[in-house]
Amino acid sequence: MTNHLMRHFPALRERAATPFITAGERIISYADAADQSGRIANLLIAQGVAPGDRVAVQVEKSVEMILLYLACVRAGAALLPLNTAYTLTELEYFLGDAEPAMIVCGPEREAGVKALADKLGLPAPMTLDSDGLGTLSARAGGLAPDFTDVARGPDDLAAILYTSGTTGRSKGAMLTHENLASNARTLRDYWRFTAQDVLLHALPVFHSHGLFVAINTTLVAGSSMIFLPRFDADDVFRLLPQATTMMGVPTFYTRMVGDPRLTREAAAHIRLFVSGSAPLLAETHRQFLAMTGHAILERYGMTETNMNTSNPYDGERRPGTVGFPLPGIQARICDPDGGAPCPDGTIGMIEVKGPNVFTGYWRMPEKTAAEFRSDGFFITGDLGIIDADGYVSIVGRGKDLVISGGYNIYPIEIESEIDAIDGVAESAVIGVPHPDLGEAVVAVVVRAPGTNIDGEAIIAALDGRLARFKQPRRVIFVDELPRNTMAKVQKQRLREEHKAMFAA
Ligand code: MCA
Ligand code: AMP
Repeated sequence: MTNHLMRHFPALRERAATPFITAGERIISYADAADQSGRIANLLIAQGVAPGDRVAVQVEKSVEMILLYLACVRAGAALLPLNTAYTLTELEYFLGDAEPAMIVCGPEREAGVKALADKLGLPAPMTLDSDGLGTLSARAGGLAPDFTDVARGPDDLAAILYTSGTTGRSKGAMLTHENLASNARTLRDYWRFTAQDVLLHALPVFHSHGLFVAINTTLVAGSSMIFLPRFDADDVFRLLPQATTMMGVPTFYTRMVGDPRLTREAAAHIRLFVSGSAPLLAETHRQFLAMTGHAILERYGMTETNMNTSNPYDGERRPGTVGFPLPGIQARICDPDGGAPCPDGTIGMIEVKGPNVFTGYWRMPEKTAAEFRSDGFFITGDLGIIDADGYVSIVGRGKDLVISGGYNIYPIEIESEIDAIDGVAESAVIGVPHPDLGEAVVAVVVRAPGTNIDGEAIIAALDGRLARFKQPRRVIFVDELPRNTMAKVQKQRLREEHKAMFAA
């Protein structure tokens, strides 16, 4: 048996001299990537990482982070990437739940992560910084570049990505070699990626979008990427003429549309702009088209499923829709409660099935079972409709979720932290339309009787416990939360009341 996913990346052998990643002055060829990932894979083995073991990684974006991903695949380990914004408090849960055989973190966090690892009985962390330096690279540098890839089949685990849950604890979505490989093949073909492409990569690499959609599609096509540490409009406009494709969350595109540098000439070298992770406003789509002549291609995915639907490469890219189910993937609209199929043209729960769909949540068989129908369809939690031409639109969420700048935030997690603060009786966290982030987190708080806590004190209490991006942008105080007859907080009413709060 060979290594299933690596078999899809022949460029590592066959396109040795081609640049894989350009990052500033550095150019890492496919041959370099093969050698360096081989050294890191040898290090994983030397550290005792066995097939199926988890490698937890919380580091800034770097080329070496991607080589570490490849090394995990080659060594048969499962990569567990973590958002750099997570606090040590948040990290403790992930490490305790996943029990990684190896931990890699930024050097500035080494002491804190080591203390956590000691407490949990896990190995001490290795370090990797944004320049690719640290104990991981130093130790791997002394090892041989040759590595025989560990045999792995299509159903073996390749990665675990944690997604927050509507009912509390984060769940680790287990993705197999074939989940990743099938989606990479499909996206390469659907979006016409070839070895001639150069992808401008400004996304973070700890989530599915920047990691798998961008990098696996590049690897399977044998094409190149220009790596930016983050989205920075100056860098993006400077490098657009050197790229042929770009992937982004809607915030990238709203920022570009608001920038006078976005012109036909600026975008002339690009053949494809892709958007996803959150809804792209039809208005942004239209403005971008008017300014550049490019119709942004919107697609829809999830951590658990990789990409499910996409607007077409040829043919109409319809604003406000997420296009058609990708080849080999089935999508249907069902009654959110009973699961019965909805009549054509009605709104219901989007359910999907295909080789892209994950195998389950790490050590949570009940939660896994609850999110699949008996015929194998995964219940996405997104409400949608399929029109007469087959275009899927997402019209809402059946799950209480806020998406801010492409990051998912589950209100329940923020509410439980706020409710635990002295001086708070209860809270409701909502997403409010925001011109830059799509939605921004707002907390509606009821003070405990006889207390006078303010918004600043609430934010201060959350610091260190919740990542900054999850913290409310604004705190509003009310005497009581609106409730329906079942005593459930009416979040829709709160969202409606506060919808103009951030209006531009
Ligand atoms: C940063 N901040 C945020 C966010 N990002 N607050 C709310 N929401 C955010 N998304 C906060 C920081 O903590 C900081 O707060 C302040 O904003 C400025 O931070 P900075 O890093 O300068 O912000 P930025 O560079 O402007 O970043 C915004 C961004 C970035 C470009 C939208 O968040 C981003 O790249 N998002 C992409 C997320 C993504 O890749 N999602 C894919 C998930 P303070 O100043 O107070 O400290 S995968 C997925 O959803 C599925 C599979 C799919 O379909 O793709
Ligand atoms: P995540 O858990 O980070 O993988 O986020 C997945 C969720 O992002 C989906 O369930 C959708 O709610 C949302 N999402 C992804 N792409 C789109 C899109 N193009 N339009 C609207 N929502 C999207």
